[in-house]
Amino acid sequence: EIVAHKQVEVAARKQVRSIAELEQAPAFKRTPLSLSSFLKDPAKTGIIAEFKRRSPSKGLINGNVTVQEVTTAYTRYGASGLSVLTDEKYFGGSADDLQQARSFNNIPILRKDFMIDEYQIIEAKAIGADVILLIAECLSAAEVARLAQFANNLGLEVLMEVHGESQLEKATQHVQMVGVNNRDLTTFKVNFNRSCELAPKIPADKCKVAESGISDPAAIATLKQAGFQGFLIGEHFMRQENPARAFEQ
Ligand code: IGP
Repeated sequence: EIVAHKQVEVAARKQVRSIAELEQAPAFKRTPLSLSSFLKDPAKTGIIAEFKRRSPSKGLINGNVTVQEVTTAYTRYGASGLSVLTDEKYFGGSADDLQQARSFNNIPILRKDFMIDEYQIIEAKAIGADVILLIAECLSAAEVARLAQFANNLGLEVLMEVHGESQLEKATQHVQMVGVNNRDLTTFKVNFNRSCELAPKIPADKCKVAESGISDPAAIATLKQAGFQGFLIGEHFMRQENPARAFEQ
């Protein structure tokens, strides 16, 4: 259902901005940053801090903050990377949000969206993203391989998200990071145990990222023990009146 919606959305966006136009954007010429290198740096926090106004499971999370204030605070407090939702329909995000984040920050930025088409990857680069997300559950192995290679050819890294062990085999050489989503997409329940069990099964050459439902340092310590180097945190930060202050806790 999401994939069908994205196909319609991509077809419409192509009419508004052609690939040739996207390739003229100033950000298209910049050299992307490597999120996997930032995550592997032991001097950094490993936290990928997300800008997310609302979600299908939680409804409105925070509608009173700007991309500039939140993302610059995330950077200031030591995030290793930023994640910006660009999906409008389900998450209330936009390409403009990511462009804003880019203009104020010089750390890697993940374009958080349901990526199904090369056009979205070109667009990701044109708006200043460094990394794209590929959700294994939404894509065949051949599609992951094709889209990941396309992203790498543009200099963008790939974070492939899995929900279960069977999807791990889709992680080709063009996937630099594998993210385990702790949240079950159908029940919305969070389960760290499942991520910890999956961690050792992720190919050793991939940077491991734990996603969703992380709200305290103890959880990060547990996930780190299990081998994760990256921690994607959205709601816990966005719920705060001043989202980045949560880093202090
Ligand atoms: C962040 P949380 O529970 O900290 O807000 O989770 C992130 O993992 C979540 O937003 C997410 C997501 C996704 C959103 C993970 N995978 C795919 C949209 C699409």
